[in-house]
Amino acid sequence: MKLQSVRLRWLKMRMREPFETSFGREQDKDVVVVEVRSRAGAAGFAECVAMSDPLYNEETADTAWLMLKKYFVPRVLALSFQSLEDVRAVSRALAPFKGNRMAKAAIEMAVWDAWANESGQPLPGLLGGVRDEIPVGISVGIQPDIPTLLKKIEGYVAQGFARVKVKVKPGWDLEPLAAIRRAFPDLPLMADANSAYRLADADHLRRFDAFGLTMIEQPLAYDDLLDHATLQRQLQTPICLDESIHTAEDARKAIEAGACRVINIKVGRVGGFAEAVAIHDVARAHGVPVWCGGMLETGIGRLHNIALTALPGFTLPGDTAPSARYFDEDVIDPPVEFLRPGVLAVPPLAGVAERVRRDRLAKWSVAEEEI
Ligand code: OSB
Ligand code: MG
Repeated sequence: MKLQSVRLRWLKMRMREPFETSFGREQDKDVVVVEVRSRAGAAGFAECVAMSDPLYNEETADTAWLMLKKYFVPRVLALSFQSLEDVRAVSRALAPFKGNRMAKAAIEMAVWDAWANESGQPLPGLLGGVRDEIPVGISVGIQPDIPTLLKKIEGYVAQGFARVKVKVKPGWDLEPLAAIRRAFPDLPLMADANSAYRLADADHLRRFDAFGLTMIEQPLAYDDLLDHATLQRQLQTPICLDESIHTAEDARKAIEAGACRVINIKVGRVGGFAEAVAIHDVARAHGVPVWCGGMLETGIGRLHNIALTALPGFTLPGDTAPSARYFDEDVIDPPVEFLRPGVLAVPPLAGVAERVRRDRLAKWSVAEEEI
């Protein structure tokens, strides 16, 4: 396979409701979508998970567009693909360029997706996936008050989500968690702080142990491993790292240092499928469970996250909720839906192109460029 062209699209997607975390609030979602086309006519799609502003990590939709156009797409257009090993090598071809892993992931994943399409092989199997059904949880943003939060969670529990994750920050943590536990004593529950605390808050964070959380996600700084290791020694609740893990090497160091007992793998955050699989493999070799995180993706990214979750180490429910969680009208058809309450099918798609609705991409697109 050789690539003929790459098209970047900038979508502005309106979400059904704003999503609030410790770092900010988002409703009109900027999404960079990459479409590659092979000389044989196969199409591959992928979605960049960089957000509008550099509040989760340092990347943004603007920086991703620039890096893709100036560095990553030209580099990948020069490659040719004879076997799956060549597809795995895209990640290495981009490695000399530092950082910008969300931008790299978008083109890397689009090549995997095109390879699946051109070879007619389902993407989950190409990645090493073994399951055709996966459990799914839901991530609940910061709410205006506790009654509103409880009402939301009641609805999600009724829909059958396999676990609930709530966003926390100083001033929105112990009280909401205590209220949830009172109302739902047996609910598999976790909290995500998106780096809202410091090691000096260790005494406060120890009080989270009372709630029987399955884990606390990224309590400390987005670029830290050392303080997380110190904190983990003082907590019963397992720490899960999200922002701090960019590579399989990061995962190895975090596990060896005791900085986490669980890893949230976001294929977009780590530079693509090859690195995501490598992180999965390192964690699995150490007996550390992983799960698939989300970045409020449209169906394109959602289908890719679901494909990755078919790997055997993804033993915990992920943030890969059905499309309707965020969008009234997804850019894929059919949208991601429950197979049964709390369970998604892993569709054996040879790339997501057969589900992408080009008319909807056009409808939501505010800029387009072919490289
Ligand atoms: O930290 O996991 C996170 C959304 C945007 C940015 C960061 C995060 C999240 C979520 C939502 O928790 C996950 C999803 O449902 O896509
Ligand atoms: Mg997180």
